[in-house]
Amino acid sequence: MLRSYPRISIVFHWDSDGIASASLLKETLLSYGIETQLIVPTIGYYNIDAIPLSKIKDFTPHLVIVLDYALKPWDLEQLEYEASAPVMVIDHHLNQLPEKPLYHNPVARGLPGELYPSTTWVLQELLRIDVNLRVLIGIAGDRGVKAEETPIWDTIEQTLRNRKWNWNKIIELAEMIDSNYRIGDYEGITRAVDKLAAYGESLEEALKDQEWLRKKKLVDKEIEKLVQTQPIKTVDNKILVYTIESKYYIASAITRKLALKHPDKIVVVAYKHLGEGPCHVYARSWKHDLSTTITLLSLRDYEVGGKKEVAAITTNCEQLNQALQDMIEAIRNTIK
Ligand SMILES: [Mn+2]
Repeated sequence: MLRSYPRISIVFHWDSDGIASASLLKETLLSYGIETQLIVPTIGYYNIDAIPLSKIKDFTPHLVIVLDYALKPWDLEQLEYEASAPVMVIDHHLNQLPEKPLYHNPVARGLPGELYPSTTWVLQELLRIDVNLRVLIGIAGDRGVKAEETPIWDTIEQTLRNRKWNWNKIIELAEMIDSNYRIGDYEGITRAVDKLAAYGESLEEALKDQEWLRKKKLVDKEIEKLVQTQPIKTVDNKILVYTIESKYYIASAITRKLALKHPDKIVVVAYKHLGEGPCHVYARSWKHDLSTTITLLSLRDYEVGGKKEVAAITTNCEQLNQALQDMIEAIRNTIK
């Protein structure tokens, strides 16, 4: 079906799942002789304004594919209008279901998120490709060590055994790839798509990538420092509240680390981004289902997204405190 579109723009999430997905998709499209363009939205933002529309227009694509990046139905409409081309979505985030024939998001259709731990997993099903290194990188990036709790872990484990791969090594590689966006390196993100295709199934070679190792070192140092932060308060004995600031895009990484440190709690982080980029409030829990929190906040007109285990508000930094209060309130209403 994709073969009928000679030129395709790929808009992809800047994280390792998005990059691995873009790499798999681009490779498949190239094998069909389709010309592709890679588009990275502005890091930290999840709406139409984050997408460089003029770049897409210049390319005059016959189709735009949005990967691992949750846009609201009205933003998809606008993208379609601006690009003068149909938009296809391949994703696994909780989202409103638009009335689009080219919408591939089993989680938005109501299937459990555990069955689709990454967009690479959705793609693997859609393109009928084998469970390969890039499919696993997507899962490792989005789930990390918690992948062992997903129902598809058996399938993952079998691949690991066959290839003599170690899950922690794949998590490490996903983090190396994530360090591109964490330091705000757009060219690095695009380059990673092609580098991953070139590495193919050679995990050991990819783990030695000097560019990624250098960037990861910078990021690790900052995360190590910030993860020592103490909570500013505890709410209802269950919600740990933090305020953290940094020039790197590490709100999600910090929240994840803090949540691993406190597996029986809900961790809420008000994250102030120094320099360019929005502020965030992130909530993560390995115990409580935060899907309702996301719904409650979206009803209050917040730019909010996430999955069962994570809810994230993107806000301008002046409204960070209000967003923090409202996140805490929404969580209290979710778990009472
Ligand atoms: Mn993902």
